[in-house]
Amino acid sequence: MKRLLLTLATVIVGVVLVAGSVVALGKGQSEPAMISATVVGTASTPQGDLPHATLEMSIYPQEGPGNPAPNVGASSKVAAEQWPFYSPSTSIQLPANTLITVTIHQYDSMSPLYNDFFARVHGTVDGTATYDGEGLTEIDNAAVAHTFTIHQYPEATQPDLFVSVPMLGVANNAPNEANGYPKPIDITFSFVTGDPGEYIWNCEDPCGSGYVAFGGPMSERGFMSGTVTVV
Ligand SMILES: [Cu+2]
Repeated sequence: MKRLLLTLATVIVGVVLVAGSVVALGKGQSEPAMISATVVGTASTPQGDLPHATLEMSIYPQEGPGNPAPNVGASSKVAAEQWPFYSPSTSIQLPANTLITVTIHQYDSMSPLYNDFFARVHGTVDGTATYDGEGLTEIDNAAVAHTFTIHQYPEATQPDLFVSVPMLGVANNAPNEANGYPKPIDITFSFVTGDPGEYIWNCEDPCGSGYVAFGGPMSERGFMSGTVTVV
């Protein structure tokens, strides 16, 4: 009986500790505001004529004057000031059954990938992305700064959506311009959404801190990962 009570008490203490940590860790965090792709017209695609929407984002190497780090309750505000981040938000909403053209102004330097798979372009309409106007199906593994990778939840039964585009890094010695950042590389790619669904996206490049560089901005919301809601 004594043993049973002791076991029960241990289990209860465990449950309280886990629940307490979840509440405490979740409290400071807030979801970034949603950004939406804007419908600009129609476009012919391999799936026929579809609405065409555009979305513009930037990737900064760290916060700068007048460009603060995401205000999402990072575990360390001081550390977060040095973290790379997607801007203006990592919460993305896209219209369903639409051609989406994403333009990303990429200001960060290179950090080589662990896996060549993510140096290749996947899931775009013609299998390419353009880098300052040049269409490519892949870039050099060592020249990747980040990736923009949309994928499913593992148990999902919703329409398949997988898009992964490597973000080319600026040269590590590129001089800064007046805004405190080097001249960005403009990366553009297009893909077609299906019916509504909830997806996630993240960077697959070891651009963070801590263990194998997948901590810091890579493990906290609002910097290198977020949601894609197709509506
Ligand atoms: Cu990254």
